[in-house]
Amino acid sequence: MEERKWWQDGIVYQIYPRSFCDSNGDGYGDIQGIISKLDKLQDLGIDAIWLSPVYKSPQVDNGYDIADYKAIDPMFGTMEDFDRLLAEAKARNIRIIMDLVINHTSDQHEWFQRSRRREKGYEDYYIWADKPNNWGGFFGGGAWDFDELRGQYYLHLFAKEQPDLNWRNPKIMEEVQDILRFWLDKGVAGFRCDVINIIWKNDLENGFPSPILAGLKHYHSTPGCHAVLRRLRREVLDEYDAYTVGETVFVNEDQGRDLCEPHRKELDEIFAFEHMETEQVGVKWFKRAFKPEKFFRTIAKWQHALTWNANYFENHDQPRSVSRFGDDGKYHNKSAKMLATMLLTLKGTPFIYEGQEIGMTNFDFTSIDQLQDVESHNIYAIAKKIGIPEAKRWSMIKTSSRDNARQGVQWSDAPHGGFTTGTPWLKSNGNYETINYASQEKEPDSVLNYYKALIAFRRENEVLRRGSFKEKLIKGSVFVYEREYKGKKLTVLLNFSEKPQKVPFKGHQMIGNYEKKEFYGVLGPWEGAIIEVE
Ligand code: TEU
Repeated sequence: MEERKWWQDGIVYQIYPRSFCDSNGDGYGDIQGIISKLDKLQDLGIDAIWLSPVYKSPQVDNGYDIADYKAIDPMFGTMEDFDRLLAEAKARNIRIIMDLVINHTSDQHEWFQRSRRREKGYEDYYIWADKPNNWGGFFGGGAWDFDELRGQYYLHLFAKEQPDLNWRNPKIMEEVQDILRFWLDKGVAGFRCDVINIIWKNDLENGFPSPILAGLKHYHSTPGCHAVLRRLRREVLDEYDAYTVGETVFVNEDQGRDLCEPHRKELDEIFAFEHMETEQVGVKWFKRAFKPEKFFRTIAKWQHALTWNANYFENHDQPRSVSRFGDDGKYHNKSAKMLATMLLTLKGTPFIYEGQEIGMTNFDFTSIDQLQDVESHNIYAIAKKIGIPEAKRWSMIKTSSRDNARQGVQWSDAPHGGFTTGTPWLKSNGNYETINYASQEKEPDSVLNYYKALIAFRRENEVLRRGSFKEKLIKGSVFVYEREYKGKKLTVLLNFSEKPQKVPFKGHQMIGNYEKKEFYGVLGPWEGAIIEVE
C-alpha cells in the first residue's frame, strides 16, 4: 500500500483573519469570528485551514510583520482563543496550518530592537551593512534603510518595517526551530512558509541593474536555502509528521522540483506563481488581456513538472479569480462554478481562499484613499513620482491591488455583508446584497452549493484525488483534460468564454455547472463538466 498523507486527499481553506469575521464589532476579523463559522466550513467539506498570520504584529503588512512569534495579536484575540480554535477545529476534523514568516520580522520585534543597539548575541540577527547595494524591494523602491541608532543600513526585501533575518547566523535556525516546536506542540498540522525560497542570501554583491528586483539572483532558491529547509524538516518537522507548503516566488519547474519533490525532503508542496502571471508584462502592475490558452498551457506544464501540486487561483495577495479569469457580471454564477470545477479536479491539493466559494469579486473602490495595502500605496506613489498619469495609475491599482481580495467576507445581506457590526477596517464591497453566504445557502443553484457538491464528489472519487493528469485539448478558451487511476478515467471539460464551443467528446456527465445527464459535444457559455467518455 502506498502511503497517503492527509493533504493528498484533503482540501485546504485559507483564512485571512482580519477580513474573515468580526465577532466584537471593532471592524477587524478575529479568532472568535473564525470559531463562529467553523460549522459552515465543516459543512463545506474542507480538511484544513491555513491561517494567515495572527501573531503579535504592528500590522504594517497585515501581520506579515511579526513582533512576537509566540503571542496572538490582541486584534485577533488571546492565546486561549487560539487554543479553543484548535480544539473546536479538531472536533470537526479540521487541521490548522500556521503561516510561517521567517524571511523577515517586524522592526518592532525584540530581536531587531536588540540588534539595533548591538546587544551582545544579537548583533548579527539581521543583515547590516555600512553601504547599501543596489537591490530593489518587492514593494518597490530600494531594499535598504539607514538605522540611526546603529549607524548602519539594514536589508528589507519588503516594507522598511520588515527587516530581513540573517540566516547565516546559526542562532536564527535555533530560534526558528524553537518557534516551530512551540506551535507543533500545541497541535498545529504544519506551516505555509512565506517567501521561503528567498531567505538565504548568497552574498551582498550588487545585482545586474534593473528596475525590478535587481539582486534577485543573489538570494533566489540558493543552496543555503535548500540546506535550511532540509534541516528544519529533518530536525523538527518530521518528528511531528508536519506538513509544509512553501510560497516560492519566481520559480521555474526545475527550481520548483528541487524545493518539493519527495526525495529532496524539503517542502511537501509549493505555491508556484507562473499560472498567476500569464497576463503580466514584467511585473503584476502591467497587464495584457487574459489569454486562457496560455493559462492552460502553464497549468498543464506544472501538472507534469511536479509529483504533487498545490493548486490555487486566489489568495490574499491576488485579485479575485471570478473577476480575473471568469466573468463577474452576466456569467458570475456560471463562471465561478466553472473555475471551481477546474480547481477541484486538477492533480494535487486544492486551496480555496475565503469568499471564493461564494464567488466574491474584485473591489469597488473609487479612490486610492479607500485602500489600505502598504504595497498598493508604495507603488501608487512611485508611479506618480515617475510621471505615470493618474488614470493609468488607478487602473494599475484596480487590476492588481492586493486589497481586491481583502474586503470582508460577505456572510449575509446585513450592512457590510455581515462581516462586522462596526466600521470595517477596509470598505466592504457594495455587492454583498446579491453575493453573500446566507442567500447562497438557501439557493440550490448557488456557487456555494456547487462547491459543496463538487467537494463531496471529489471526496468519493479516487480518480480525482489520486489520478494522473493528461491534457486532451487546449484551444482558445477550451481546456479538456483526463484524470486516470487504476484504469478508471474521467474527463474534465472547461469553457473559459461565453461563446459555445464544439469539442470532440461525448459521454455521461457526472457533475457540472449545467444540469444534464449526457454531454453531447458542445460546451455552453462558461461551462465546466466532468464526464465519463463513451
Ligand atoms: O508574499 C510575497 C510575494 O512575493 C508577493 O505575492 C507579494 O505579496 C507582492 O504582491 C509582490 O508584488 C508574501 C505574503 O503572501 C504577502 O502577503 C506578504 O506581504 C509578503 O510575503 C511579505 O511577507
